[in-house]
Amino acid sequence: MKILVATTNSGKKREFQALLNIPEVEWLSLSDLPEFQEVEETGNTFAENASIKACGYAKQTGLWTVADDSGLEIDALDGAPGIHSARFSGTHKVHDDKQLIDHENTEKALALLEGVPNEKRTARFRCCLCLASPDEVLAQTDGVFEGIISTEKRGTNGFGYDPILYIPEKGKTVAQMQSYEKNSISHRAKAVMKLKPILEKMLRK
Ligand code: ITT
Repeated sequence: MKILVATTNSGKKREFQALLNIPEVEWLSLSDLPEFQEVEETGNTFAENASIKACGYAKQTGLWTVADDSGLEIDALDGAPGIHSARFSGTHKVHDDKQLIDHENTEKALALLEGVPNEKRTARFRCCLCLASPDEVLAQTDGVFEGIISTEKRGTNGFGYDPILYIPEKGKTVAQMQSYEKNSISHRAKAVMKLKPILEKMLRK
């Protein structure tokens, strides 16, 4: 069966490729489509936006579709940037293969937290996934990845805000992790690991 992973973000796409291995599924991405109309995120929560994207692309293509809405929640900023993570510093950041790290957004977050002590720099990545058919939402899952905001960018792996989320138990930022390491503990990995058995059960019915 063909299932679409509907993201324009190359960083997410790479992680899904590593995480979503189900023998009976051929995963397609938006770049495999001859054309598509980008679905606008008009929701107020990660879960709503994941569902809007999954349902919108499933209707457009006629394919079962998985969409991811995710972002960084910083407690000292009352949960910001949250659902606005991709456009925190202005225009919507597009993560293509040439520029995966969000320099402007990470710098804005670091500047807003200047002088804030470590114990008040708690933050997390949150990921909500939605699987939809052209007619309905089939499943929704989520995952979080807790850390603290570092005082400077460290590391060059990953994408988005990875250089500023420091994971105390690992002694490094997410951007200092190898992809297999991030993919074993991240918010996205947790959400995918919850979705996988649900999807496998549906496929075997
Ligand atoms: P799609 O909607 O096409 O999937 P997008 O990048 O616009 O791509 P979102 O609206 O979900 O996706 O925005 C998520 C933003 O949150 C993303 O642009 C990053 O800045 C950040 N983000 C999400 N997951 C992340 C991760 O694993 N590491 C670092 N930053 C992440």
